[in-house]
Amino acid sequence: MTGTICWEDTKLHLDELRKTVDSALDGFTRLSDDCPPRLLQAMRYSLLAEGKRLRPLLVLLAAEACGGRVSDALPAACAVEMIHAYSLIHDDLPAMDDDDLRRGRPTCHRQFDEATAILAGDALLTLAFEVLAKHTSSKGKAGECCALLAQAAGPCRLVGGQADDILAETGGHSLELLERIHRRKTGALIEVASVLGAVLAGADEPRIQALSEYGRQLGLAFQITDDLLDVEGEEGVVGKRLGKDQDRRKLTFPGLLGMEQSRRRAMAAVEQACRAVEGFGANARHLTALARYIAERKR
Ligand code: GRG
Repeated sequence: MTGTICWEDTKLHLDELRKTVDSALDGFTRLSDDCPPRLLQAMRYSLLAEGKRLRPLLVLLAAEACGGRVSDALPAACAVEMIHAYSLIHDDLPAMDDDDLRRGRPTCHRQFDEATAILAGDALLTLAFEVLAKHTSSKGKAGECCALLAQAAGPCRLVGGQADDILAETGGHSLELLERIHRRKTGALIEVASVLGAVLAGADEPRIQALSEYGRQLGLAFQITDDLLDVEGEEGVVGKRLGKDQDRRKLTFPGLLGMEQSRRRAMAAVEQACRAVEGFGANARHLTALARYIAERKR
């Protein structure tokens, strides 16, 4: 019962924050006439489509948990979502996962064309850094945040994880490799989202580290759940093609550990995430509720 009350309270808060994020994303993508209309349409089609907004919400919740203001963290929240949207557009391309469905509608290259989708991804990636650098009120923190985000999105983290994931389709599967891929491919943006919120709130190093650990564990739980949903989710609810991991003989948690063991691993990661922010007391209640929701999500 306490858990239910806590989640209802968090859900209301998240709905409010999601509206704030969506309206800021809309504002940040009203670009000048120099941006070709079809390119802008493709960027907005993918970015503003109905997503969970997990990463921007994490930026904002982490900032709040550290006593910061939502307005100060909003540009960073939007920047992380732009990078997430670019990574989804590129991941869906024929040269990568070759998907037709994303967020419940045709993928960007299906709706527009391949060249436009590549460019829309490129444009969102670069716009993210423009927004972060220009709109973060503390110019000192803007530089630090740009560096953190660039590192998380770069060759040793997000892009590197994606490259290794593609290579792993040819074999050599182990739990160690799987976790190494997902700590970077999925985990990097989730982890940096929590860290950016803390940095923008002016948190001290132990708090930044606590939120980094929270994000790391949450990222793992999120990926395991994603793999589980690929096996047992409902396509109409998840909003993307399911069963494709098995079709492509992809390296996944259920493939290596089985369903039950994967569920247990996800729950253990959620508990570790919650433990990491125990020291924040009631200020971490939304982060804790969100972590528990992640392992039970249906989309
Ligand atoms: C192309 C550089 C590059 C990276 C691609 C995003 C990604 C890396 C791969 C997508 C494949 C995948 C299914 C990863 C699992 C985790 C994940 C990123 C799921 C999608 O994120 P959600 O569920 O999506 O938060 P919404 O639409 O709710 O934002």
